[in-house]
Amino acid sequence: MQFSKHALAAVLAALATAGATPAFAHSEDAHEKKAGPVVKEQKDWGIAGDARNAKRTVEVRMLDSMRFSPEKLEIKQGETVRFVVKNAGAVMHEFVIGTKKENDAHAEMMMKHPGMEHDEPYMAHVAPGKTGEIVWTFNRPGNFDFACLIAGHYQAGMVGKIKVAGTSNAASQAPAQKQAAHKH
Ligand SMILES: [Cu+2]
Repeated sequence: MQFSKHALAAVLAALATAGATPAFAHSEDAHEKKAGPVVKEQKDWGIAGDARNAKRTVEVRMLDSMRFSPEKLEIKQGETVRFVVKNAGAVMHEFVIGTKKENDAHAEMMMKHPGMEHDEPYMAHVAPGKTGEIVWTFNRPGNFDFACLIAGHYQAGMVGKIKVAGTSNAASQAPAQKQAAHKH
């Protein structure tokens, strides 16, 4: 009894040390510039936005006919949009923003693992009769999709289009991409 208690304490101490050290090193080295607990990861289709910066609200309805209404959205580069997503159907739906490539891959995974849980700032899962909300900043121009990736829904065509029009001064905000073309 005494031995096992002692052994347990030793194991716990070892675990605490092993667990704490790499995590500390990781946060020091890799995420030094992280501003706060909310991780805003830049995606090809934008970045998580702040509700206070959202000057525009877009309402999207999700229907059991496996369609969104509206199906096409036009957004200007740099715009932060608050999406109010209403599930007007009787089954679960979701609103996921991404590139077609990203959504294709994600949808395939959802077909293999229908019960898979996922949550990212660019998606809202909405139960029948409920309303979900996400805030997203479209800081990159391009043609993107919003889709319901629930198994069968995406395949039935539950997808809409987002066109983000670039602005001339926004182009100068991407110096990293221009450096690649710099020659001596
Ligand atoms: Cu759906």
